[in-house]
Amino acid sequence: MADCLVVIPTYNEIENIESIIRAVFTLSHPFHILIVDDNSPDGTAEKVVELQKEFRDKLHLSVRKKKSGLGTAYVHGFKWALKHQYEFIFEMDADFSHNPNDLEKLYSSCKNDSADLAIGSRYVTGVNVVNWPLSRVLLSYFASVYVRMITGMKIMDATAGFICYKREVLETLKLDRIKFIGYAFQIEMKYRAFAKGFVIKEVPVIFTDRTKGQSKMSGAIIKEAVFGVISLRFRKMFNRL
Ligand SMILES: Nc1nc2c(ncn2[C@@H]2O[C@H](COP(=O)(O)OP(=O)(O)OP(=O)(O)O)[C@@H](O)[C@H]2O)c(=O)[nH]1
Ligand SMILES: [Mg+2]
Repeated sequence: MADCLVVIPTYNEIENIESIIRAVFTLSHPFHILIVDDNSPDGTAEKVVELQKEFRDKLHLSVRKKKSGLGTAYVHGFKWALKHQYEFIFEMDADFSHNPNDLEKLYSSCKNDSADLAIGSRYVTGVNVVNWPLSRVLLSYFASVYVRMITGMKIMDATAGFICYKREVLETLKLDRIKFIGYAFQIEMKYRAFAKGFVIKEVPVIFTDRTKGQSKMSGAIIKEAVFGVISLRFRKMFNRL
């Protein structure tokens, strides 16, 4: 029985889906994958169904009716992972911004180095971001500075979406209470884990901008993060996390 499940949310990732799946399955550790697709009009899910014939029992697919945001896609994937008894559950994007080869480093941090939650972090050893415009790097970097100031969490990359969770973390966090969908979702998960006293470690990774497919980043996602962090701080103060 495999112990690791990589949850990959997708919306219109037809240009990346096959190669990202193949990249994960070439790793030496036997990772399983769950794709959570929001009924992508470009046929992403159909491609996964086709690949399931080749990767029976280790490639899973859950299709939701409509585009409902990254946060809810992950919550959906986490519940599926818990139900199917995986011990280590990963978050990873489909667009190769996260290098699948780093999955093993994150796994090792949780398995051998006492982390409950391991973050693939862009900012522990300088700024390890390739091909992002400066404006995007600054936004992301200062988002983490802002999160550190407001929450007191000592995490260099608070919006990172490349994560390994031990099962126990996802069992403990009340997944139905997760509110946010974009960057704020990533912050919220880390903050809830921090509030529960879980050990969080950052593992340096290099993040590369997508070369194929379209970004789903938007102004609404940034706004949600700016106000969301303040609301999280208040909720923690009143013990509502
Ligand atoms: N299921 C689902 N997946 C989504 C949704 N929005 C984004 N995704 C996926 O989540 C991952 C991250 O989305 P991106 O568009 O790369 O967002 P980002 O990484 O913040 O932005 P870029 O750096 O510009 O790529 C990708 O695998 C997307 O396909 C959504 O509403 N539903
Ligand atoms: Mg991306």
